[in-house]
Amino acid sequence: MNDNNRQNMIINWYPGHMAKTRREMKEKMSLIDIVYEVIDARMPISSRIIDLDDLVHGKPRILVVTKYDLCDKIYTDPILNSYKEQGIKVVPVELLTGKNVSTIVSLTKEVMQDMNEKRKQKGMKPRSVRALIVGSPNAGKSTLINRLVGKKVTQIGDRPGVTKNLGWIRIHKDIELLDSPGILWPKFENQRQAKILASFSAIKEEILDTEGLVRFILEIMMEYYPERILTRYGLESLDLDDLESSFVKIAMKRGALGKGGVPDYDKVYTLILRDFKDGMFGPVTLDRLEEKEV
Ligand SMILES: Nc1nc2c(ncn2[C@@H]2O[C@H](COP(=O)(O)OP(=O)(O)OP(=O)(O)O)[C@@H](O)[C@H]2O)c(=O)[nH]1
Ligand SMILES: [Mg+2]
Repeated sequence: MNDNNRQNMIINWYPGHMAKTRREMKEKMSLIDIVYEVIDARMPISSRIIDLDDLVHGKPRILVVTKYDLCDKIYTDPILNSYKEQGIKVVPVELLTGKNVSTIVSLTKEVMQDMNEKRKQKGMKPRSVRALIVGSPNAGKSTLINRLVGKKVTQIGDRPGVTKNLGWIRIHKDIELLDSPGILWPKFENQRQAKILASFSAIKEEILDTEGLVRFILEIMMEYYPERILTRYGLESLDLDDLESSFVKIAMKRGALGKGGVPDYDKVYTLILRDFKDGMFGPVTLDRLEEKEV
């Protein structure tokens, strides 16, 4: 237990493969006709790649919002509406059922028709459209591809870094798509954003301080959804400056005990993290529209 951890946890994660992915994306960018920017509906601000404009500037873009089934629409929708007001094409999808995935294909075909119209004017033959998928780790890029193709063509998993390389996949008779590993950027200026990404498994668990992450999750959940935390753990209140006493109560209630029946903090942290990742607190969104400028 370290009471200073809440202030101390600093996250930085920019492994070499992300820099390599960015380099390869830049090299291939001239081949690309449309970009699918994939974000997680539970963090529609925090999961956007901050410098994506520099990477893909000028290309037509669709903002694909995955895990819409898991988000709190009351807070996610206003953020998505603000993107639409900026002229961005936004497509929320539920990838476990495939809901709304066909909209991506229709929007892509529109771009393809424009492209082939221009090619025709230049006396060139029509061709397939080439899309690049890009997004933070674990956003659901590979799941989206499998949905678009209608079968498992690429590996998925609920952890960051599942996709290792860039690779072309034909997702439709007229659409070729370049799958890519999740990327972030060299330094998190905004640690709150980093912690939100970490809460939803976009950052490699091994580099995280579990206690610090649990403290952050409790802190932000008490800010946005206090009643859900209190109800789940049968607490009347939760003092963020004295989390230890709440950890003890949770340990007793849930049997997270070590030898001699003493509270086992590691078990409590694991339990809270698992509850959060399993969606036991209901639909959550950890970004708010007014924080956009932060
Ligand atoms: N409930 C729900 N789960 C989803 C949705 N989309 C993706 N997932 C889950 O999210 C996890 C991550 O999906 P992946 O497709 O592997 O993510 P990725 O973006 O390819 O990840 P990396 O390759 O690691 O960057 C998997 O456990 C998926 O089942 C969705 O719309 N709803
Ligand atoms: Mg992947």
